Amino acid sequence: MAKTILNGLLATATAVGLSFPSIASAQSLDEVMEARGLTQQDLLAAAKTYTPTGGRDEFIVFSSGGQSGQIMVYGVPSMRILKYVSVFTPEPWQGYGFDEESKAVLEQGRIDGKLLNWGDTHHPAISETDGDLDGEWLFINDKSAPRIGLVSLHDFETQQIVVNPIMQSEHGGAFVTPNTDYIIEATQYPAPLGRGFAPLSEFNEKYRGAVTYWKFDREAGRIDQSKSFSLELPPYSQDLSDAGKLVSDGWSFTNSFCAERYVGGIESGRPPFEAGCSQNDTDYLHVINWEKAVGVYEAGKVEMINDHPVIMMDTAIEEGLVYLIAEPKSPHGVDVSPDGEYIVVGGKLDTHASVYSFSKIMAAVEAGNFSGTDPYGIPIISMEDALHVQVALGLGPLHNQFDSKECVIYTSLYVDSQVAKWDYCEGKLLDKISIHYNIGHLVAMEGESVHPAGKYLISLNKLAIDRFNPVGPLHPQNHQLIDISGDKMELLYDMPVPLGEPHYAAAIAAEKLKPLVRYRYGTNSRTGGKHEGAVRPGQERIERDGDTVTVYMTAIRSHFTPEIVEVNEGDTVRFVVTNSERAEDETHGFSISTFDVNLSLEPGKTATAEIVADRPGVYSYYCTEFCSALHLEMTGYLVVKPEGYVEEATVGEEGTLWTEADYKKQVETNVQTQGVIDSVVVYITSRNFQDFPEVVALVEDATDQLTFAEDAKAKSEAAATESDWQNATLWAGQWWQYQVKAADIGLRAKNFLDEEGAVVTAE
Ligand code: CUK
Ligand code: CUA
Repeated sequence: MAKTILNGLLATATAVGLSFPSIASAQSLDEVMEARGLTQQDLLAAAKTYTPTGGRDEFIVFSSGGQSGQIMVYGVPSMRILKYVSVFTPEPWQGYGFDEESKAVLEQGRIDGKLLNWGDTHHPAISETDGDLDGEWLFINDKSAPRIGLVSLHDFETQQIVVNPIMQSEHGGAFVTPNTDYIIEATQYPAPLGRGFAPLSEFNEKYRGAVTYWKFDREAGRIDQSKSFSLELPPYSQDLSDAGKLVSDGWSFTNSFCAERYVGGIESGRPPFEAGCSQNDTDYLHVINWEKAVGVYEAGKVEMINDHPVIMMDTAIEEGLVYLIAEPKSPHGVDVSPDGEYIVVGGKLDTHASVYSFSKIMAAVEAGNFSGTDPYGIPIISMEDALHVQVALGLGPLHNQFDSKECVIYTSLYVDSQVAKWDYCEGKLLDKISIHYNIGHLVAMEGESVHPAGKYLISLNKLAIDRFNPVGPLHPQNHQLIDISGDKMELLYDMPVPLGEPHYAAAIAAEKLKPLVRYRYGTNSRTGGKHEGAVRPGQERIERDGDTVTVYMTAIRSHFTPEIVEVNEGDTVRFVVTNSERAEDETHGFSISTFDVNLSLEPGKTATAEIVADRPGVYSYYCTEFCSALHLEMTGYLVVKPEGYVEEATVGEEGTLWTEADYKKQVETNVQTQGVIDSVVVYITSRNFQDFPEVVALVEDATDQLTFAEDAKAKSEAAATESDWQNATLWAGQWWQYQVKAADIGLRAKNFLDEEGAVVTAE
């Protein structure tokens, strides 16, 4: 076995560095087109999306995963999925909900004492600086239970969940203000504020909507609940929101449906909600001066509901914080143009998109030019006084996204299954493209920021029907990539997604994201701070405190320290495990048979698996990531001794006893291996490897491994001088294990230098 691996290493060492000329494919492009029935157009689309091996994408998309409670991350234009970020629901691979640190995050999402393991993510929002996406943080709402999740874009992990103290359901979040001072969250279905009871017969009097402004403390990287407040709104079904920007900065917009305040009851013969909620010709766009509202909240003009400050409607009206504008029947999306002047609302049940002018709205507000008030006394600005233009686009206009080209906007048409490209300044239709099928949201690159990046648009479809190989009655979702760089939109690619309904997505230039390669040693990734249980190699220990046993453990290729943990039946056992690797992508896992735990330990991370040892037995624990050739050997035993068990003084017998000859043979192998390592070291150090940070990191890691090898070598030699051939041989084996890891890393570094064209700087 040892020899085989060594030969392999030697062979790789010789092969690396030799480059073979690429052999041309036997087939021509024409032959492939013919054989696969592809058109010129198909080839063009393929060339625009194909990303060769090792290539990177220009944009990164964060798509809501709907009923999965997650976020999906993928690249554009390749449409390759890179990650799922779990927010409201457990995710086993990444240990989310299977380690204590992430359970603590899910715990924050408890509502009225109840732990929820399901969420319905709808609208992700990337943090902004001066209205531009800054790639630091991501917020997303849960439509089913009124919650907002916060994801760090340094490690793509969920770090906080906040529960809305007064809402029963929500939809119009998460939308950020241009400097991420606040995250907006608006209700969906009205209910008594504070989630109490009131009979439906008192709907008009006791049921309410609301909008919450969550304060974001950027320095702490947390939503600060103690500086957040809400505004009471009428019991219309508030729908989507958007924050004003530039000229409209300081204002926010939330539309609504069911201004009829209709309550269904099909079971008792009342027409259903869908009929009663779409009877009127208009609903209301809420126009809110949040900047002024902050002052009103700070002046204490609030009522506390569930310990949360709420500016009640009377105060809001008196202080001039809220206005309504009539908008066509059951609208859906509301999106503010990059310059902040226009607010575009999709009609949903009306064929038009309506473009409101912020300066016209302000003129009406300043002149006190209102057409009346709603039943709660909120001033209504007439549609004519606020409208810039209305354009008939087609059936079911829903959501909007902006292009980098001035005045160009894209609107999804749900019923028509089309995207309309139009000019919102002039009010004219420019182009249409059919999608498959029934588009909801759409996302253009940085399309909601003050500087949209254009180039691509993605249609987030509700149905796939016949687009993919059938996989049973439940079809995948379909994200369709569209090229918007020219005058005509062109469909490029269909991406099936087996995750959940994609409501909204946010797309950012990849170069703006600065994700970590490794954690600072001993990081609790869910707090971002140092983990109090982190230990360095050599500090591992097992501590007992009453019935609680804490195992301070490290993980490195390819062993845990300690490897045997003995406890008594009934003990609570906490395994606090630190991955002491530095190498990029050297993640270890940790699971204990039948205890329903899994840790994902990226380099530098510390996480905890806590179990109650309630059944006597022996339970193997092992690393769940294939991390090295001896990954399967990365294991240990949790021994749970039955109550009252009395240990007998026996000595375990080894399976094999090693001799001096075995020791010498192993040492010989190690000397040869060292030869390979030395040659790789010469190769690397004679080149400008310092110019490549990736290689510098690999060299550091290899140096670490060689230090460990030295330590094992010393132990083996010490045993040999005492003629303890058993331990001398085994420690020599461990010495070799560290050498193999160093050699593996060294070859990776050498390979990298070859590919990047490093130059010889020394002989
Ligand atoms: S909603 Cu799903 S298509 Cu929740 Cu933004 Cu419009
Ligand atoms: Cu560590 Cu497998």
